[in-house]
Amino acid sequence: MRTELLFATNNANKLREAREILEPLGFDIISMKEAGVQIEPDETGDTFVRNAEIKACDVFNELDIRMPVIADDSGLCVKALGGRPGVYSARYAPEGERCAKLLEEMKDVPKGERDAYFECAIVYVDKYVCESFTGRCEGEIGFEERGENGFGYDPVFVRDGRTLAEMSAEEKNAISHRGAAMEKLVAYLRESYGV
Ligand code: ITT
Repeated sequence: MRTELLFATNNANKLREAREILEPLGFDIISMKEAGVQIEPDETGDTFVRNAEIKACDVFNELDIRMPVIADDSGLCVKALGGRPGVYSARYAPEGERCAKLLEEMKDVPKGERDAYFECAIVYVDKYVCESFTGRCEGEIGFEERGENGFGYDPVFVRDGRTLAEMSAEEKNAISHRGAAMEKLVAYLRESYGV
């Protein structure tokens, strides 16, 4: 038996990755468009978990027919920048300009001091239930954009010598913050509901 989850995101790349990760495990991921929901929740929280809660709850409350909802809030935290852009990763610069702006800001930071990590909070909401799961992916910021895959900051995020944008979808999902958080979500759903 398959389990349906509505993914409260307006980011097509997150939707694709959620499907890659969760569909082989027996979950069908419904998009907001498919559910007929069209909202842009106000991400007023100052943590990834809080913003994911806001997105999941806002969308859950819009549904005519109830179904479990998940939301993802994620971002890149750079040590040399005191953790920025963090929860503001989507607002740091327009899509397509984020990597260049980050490389410019990091241009004087030497190799060895460019540690960074991606963080992802997944929140699961159903009637009477709100649970959060987090995952992290450690790496460093490169000196140039490399690779064509992935999205967002993937072309400048280096892990074991390659950027996430140089990895296949399977390779990225196996080590990513999103993959790690979703693995915990799946363990929870299996344990609590036997799905
Ligand atoms: P929704 O809120 O609709 O889900 P969003 O893109 O606005 O979509 P966030 O507020 O969580 O999502 O912003 C996260 C940003 O962090 C995202 O737009 C990317 O720029 C970046 N990001 C998150 N996960 C990433 C990943 O796996 N690879 C590269 N960049 C990522």
